Amino acid sequence: MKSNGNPTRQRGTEPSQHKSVLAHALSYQEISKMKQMTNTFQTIFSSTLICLICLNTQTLSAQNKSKGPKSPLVIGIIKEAHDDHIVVITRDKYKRTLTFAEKSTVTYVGFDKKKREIKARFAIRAEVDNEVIQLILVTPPVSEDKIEPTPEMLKMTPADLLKTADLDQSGAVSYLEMSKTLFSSLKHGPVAFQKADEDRSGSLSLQELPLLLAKVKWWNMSRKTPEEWFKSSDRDQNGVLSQKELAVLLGSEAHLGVFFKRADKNTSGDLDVKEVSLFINELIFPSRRKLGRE
Ligand SMILES: [Ca+2]
Ligand SMILES: [Ca+2]
Ligand SMILES: [Ca+2]
Repeated sequence: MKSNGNPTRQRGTEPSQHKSVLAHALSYQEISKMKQMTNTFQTIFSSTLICLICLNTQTLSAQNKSKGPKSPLVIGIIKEAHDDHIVVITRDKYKRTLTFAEKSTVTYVGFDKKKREIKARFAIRAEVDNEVIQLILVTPPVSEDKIEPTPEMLKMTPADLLKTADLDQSGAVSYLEMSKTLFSSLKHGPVAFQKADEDRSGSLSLQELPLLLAKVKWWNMSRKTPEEWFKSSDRDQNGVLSQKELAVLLGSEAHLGVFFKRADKNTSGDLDVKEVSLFINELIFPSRRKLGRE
């Protein structure tokens, strides 16, 4: 099992090979005009194609990439671990049998170097091709419960948060500790933790913790007051936020429509300060959203 590069590459459009057929009947000017047109057409065509591919990839990654019985991204919990394959129950409850191959790249996230292993109950996030593992991130067992911060945590410094999260008082935050106190996500947790754990020690030091926090919604959202968020996002300063301006606030267009609908309580098509405050509050404390709804 070793590293392998990203195999998806677009093949460039070859220069047209059909021009010579007509060439003898046309003047030089006509030929160069035709060449220009062909080139323009090719440019438009290839950029359209690339756009379509990008759009398609984006839609895929947003909707299907990790969902369904054949998704190329598998996120779930190992039910059985064997030498050459694992049986995984995905978040959407599909049973997947994934095989290891020579080229499978395995990354252990949140493991002490000496204790790296793959066992039942461990969580995985794997990119697969026909159920053959290409890349896999393995983490120790975690609870799938959604966690949220306490109001006090919003005002804490990274050093205070480390003390709060470091349940075994080892001086650093393990993957399990992160998942219990700061951030719990089978999909985003392994990636965020791995990136933050720069020295690959299996836990996050005080230096590394801010790198993780930068990926955590409640942390980011609590860096400013709702009023400050509103002010800095209302680009045309008309006193309400449009969908585009909400994207400014969120720093991303991912699931923008869903977020906007959720925020626009009175379905007016824009968001006032009150709606934005409520929305930010619900992003930080997801349980308040459920309570508000039911
Ligand atoms: Ca610890
Ligand atoms: Ca570390
Ligand atoms: Ca506005």
